[in-house]
Amino acid sequence: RQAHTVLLMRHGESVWNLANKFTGWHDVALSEKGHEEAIEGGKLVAAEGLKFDIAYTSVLKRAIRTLDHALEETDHMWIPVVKAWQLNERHYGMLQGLDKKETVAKHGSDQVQIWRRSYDVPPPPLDESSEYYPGNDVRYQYLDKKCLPFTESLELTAARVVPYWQQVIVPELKAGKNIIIAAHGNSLRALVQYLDAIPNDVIAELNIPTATPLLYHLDDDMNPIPFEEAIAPLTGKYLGDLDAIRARIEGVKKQTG
Ligand code: DG2
Repeated sequence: RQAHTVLLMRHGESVWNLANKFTGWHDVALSEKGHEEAIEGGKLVAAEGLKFDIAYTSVLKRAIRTLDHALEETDHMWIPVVKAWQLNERHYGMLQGLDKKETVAKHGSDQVQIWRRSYDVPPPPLDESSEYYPGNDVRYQYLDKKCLPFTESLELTAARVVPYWQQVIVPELKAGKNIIIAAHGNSLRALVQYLDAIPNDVIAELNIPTATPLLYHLDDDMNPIPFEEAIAPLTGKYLGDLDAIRARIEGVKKQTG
């Protein structure tokens, strides 16, 4: 039987990635380069000849626009698109809107590394009056307030991403559908940690580059079938030039200096 196909893609560079600010649930646009990267990523998916039946993305425009580009480049504008808050970026708490390097200057690189990449230490929470509290955003008005974070660690992010994967996406895969997902650096880290059973200390070292398609083939039990070209600890393969991809990964790591 043919393997189940899932294509993951982080959005292209956003205007806050460009400004080097922590973004989280804040809804920012793609930069000009981000649009170009997303179109390029879409062309790589098209060249691979992948076919999709349904698409998933977050409720944040940088991921939605990236998905649009990928669907356009692969001639899949017609497939259903599901926008789910569960695929949103990890909520960055009090760090949202702050410059990454200035935050290092203020709190030290060890502390910022813990906030960025530790498994279970969330950044300091914001409070209910903050413009960055999702309870003040109309798009979440019908959600139970219990779903709305004041901050999130990777662990807390996984606590919404993984159930969404299991309960909503896996049934579609089991029905034989091929899936494309456009999401975010940390919501995708949560997902690939689950798919590839990556230990918590190893996931701390994993950075996901912008707009780089990441292809997974899954068996009927939803376990990845490893690609030889995979960059460890992932078993899915990035599409495109591996040296350029490694440079992009390094770029994400270096955002804090
Ligand atoms: C970035 C990730 O999320 O930042 O929230 O600032 O993928 O939506 O651009 P994205 C943010 P880092 O965790 O890599 O600092």
